[in-house]
Amino acid sequence: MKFDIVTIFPSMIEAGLGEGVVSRGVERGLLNVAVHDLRRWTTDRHRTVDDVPYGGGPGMVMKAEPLMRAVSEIRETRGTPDSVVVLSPQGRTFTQAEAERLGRLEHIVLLCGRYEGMDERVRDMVATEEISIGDYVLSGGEMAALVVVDAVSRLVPGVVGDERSVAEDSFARGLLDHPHYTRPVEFAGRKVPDVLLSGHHADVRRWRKRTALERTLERRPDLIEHAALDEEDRELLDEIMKERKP
Ligand code: JD8
Repeated sequence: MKFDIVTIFPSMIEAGLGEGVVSRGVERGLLNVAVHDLRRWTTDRHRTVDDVPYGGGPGMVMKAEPLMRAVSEIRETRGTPDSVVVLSPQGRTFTQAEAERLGRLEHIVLLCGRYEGMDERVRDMVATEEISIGDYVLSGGEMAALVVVDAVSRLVPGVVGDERSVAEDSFARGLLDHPHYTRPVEFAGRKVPDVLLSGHHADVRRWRKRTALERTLERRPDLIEHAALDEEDRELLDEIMKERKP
């Protein structure tokens, strides 16, 4: 899986991807991530990437030419990408399903804007999609690009050390995660639930399913209707509902 990220703050991306799962994926040859400084495609003495908005108003707009030249050169040197993504608050909201879709692609270009955003002609001419990571205002696309690269990378086989973690990831099943505990068995007067110490694997499995369902019902009831529930989940859900009603 190949990513090209275009930004005026390359060190921000490098810092974000330099540790953890993505950097391990790069070391293992499973991921190829190239970060490009947009100013490389400027032609003036001041390496200008922004300009005043037509029609007036506050703030600056990212100029189209450097972004277009960046995408052209990336096409020529790194191959034609499957997708050119603009990160912006106007994009479609990024979800685990979107991460899975992007994970099936070979090569993705991510364009990070700053200021008030990009000249609309960049979208019209080179972007194939526009993604937002959620309904809050960031100062630029870099953090969003890091989120997308992280979420997509961990779906590439071998990037996450233990494949079971990926399969069990909460959103892979569409539910929130169950609680986790590690040593010591008692901390600040709080004990680890007995079932986790019992050695009864079937009981542990059922407890985890149950607590995952309880938490989802409590905190994110909206997730339940799209979750991949099996027969046992439905039984547990029934139990939980009955206990809550009376
Ligand atoms: C790209 C510039 C800032 C946005 C004026 C402050 C994504 N989920 C998300 N929230 N915010 C962004 C995002 C924000 C960006 C840029 C992405 C480029 N800004 C602008 C419009 C209003 N400011 C994002 N993905």
